[in-house]
Amino acid sequence: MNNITCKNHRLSLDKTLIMGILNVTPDSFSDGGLYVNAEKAVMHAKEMVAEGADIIDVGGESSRPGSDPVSVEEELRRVLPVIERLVQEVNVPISIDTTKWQVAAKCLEAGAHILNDISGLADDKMIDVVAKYNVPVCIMHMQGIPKVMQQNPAYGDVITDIITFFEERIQKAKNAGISQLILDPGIGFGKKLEHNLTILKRLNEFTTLGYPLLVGTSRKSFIGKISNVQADDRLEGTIASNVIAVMNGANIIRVHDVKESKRAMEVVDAVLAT
Ligand code: 7PM
Repeated sequence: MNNITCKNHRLSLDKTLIMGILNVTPDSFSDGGLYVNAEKAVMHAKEMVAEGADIIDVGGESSRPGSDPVSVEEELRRVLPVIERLVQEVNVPISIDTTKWQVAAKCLEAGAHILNDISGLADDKMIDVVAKYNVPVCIMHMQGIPKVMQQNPAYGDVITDIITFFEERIQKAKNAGISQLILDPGIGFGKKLEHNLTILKRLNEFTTLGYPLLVGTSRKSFIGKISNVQADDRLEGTIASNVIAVMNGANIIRVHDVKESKRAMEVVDAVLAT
C-alpha cells in the first residue's frame, strides 16, 4: 500500500497527501458566466498546486446537508470544461467528486485520474465505469442522502458500522476487478458531533482494512459546533483535526486551505518519520 498509481502519476504514501478542494458550484460570487467561472476555477487550482496540493478534487454538486441534487446535464456543464483544462494545464492528478455514473464517465474519458464518490459506489453502474477506466476510487461512507442525512444520524458503534459498510463495498469493488481503493469515513455525512469525534479518535481502527485513508474535515460544521465560529473562521480547527487524523493513520487530507495545511503536515510527517 505504498503508492497510488493513476496513469502518468504516482502518489507516494510516504508522506501525507494534500487534496485541494475545487468547488465549481454556483455561489454568490460566481455570476461571471461559464467561461469566467471556469477560468477562475483553473486559476484557483493552479494556486493550490503551487501551494503544495498533490491532488485537485473537482466537485459540481453541493453535498451540503439539506441540499437538493442537480441534474447530470447541469453538473457536467459545471465540471467538464474545468476538468478538460486541468488535465492539460496542471501536473497533479485530478479527482472528480461525483455520485453520478454519467458524470464520472465523461470526466474520466476527458482524462480525470481519480473518482471521489461520496455515495461509496452505491450505484452498480458506477462500479462498471470505474472498472472500465481502471482508476483509483475513493469510497466514502455516508448515512442517508445529503437532503436528510443530518436529521437523526444513529449508529450501533459508529466505527464498527462504518467498517461493515467498507467491507461490503470493498468486496463489490474487488468482484468487479477494481483494486485501487481509498477509504473515507465521511466526516459530517450523516454524523452527529460525537460520531465525528469518535471517528477522529479511533481512525486507526480503519487501517486494518489495508487501504489508504482519506479524511475531510475542512471547515466542517462540527468545528463550528465546538468553537462557535463561522465556516470562514475554522482554519485552526481544520488543522487540529487533520493533525489528529494523520497521527491516527490518515494518508490523504481534503482541504480548502492548502498552504497552511501543507506546512502543518510537514511537521506531522517529520514526527511520523522519526
Ligand atoms: C457543503 C457542505 C458543501 C459540505 C460541501 C461539503 C467530502 C467529500 C465533500 C469528504 C470526500 C465539503 C463537503 N466532503 N469527499 N466531498 N470526503 N471524499 O466540506 O469529507 O467539501 S463536500
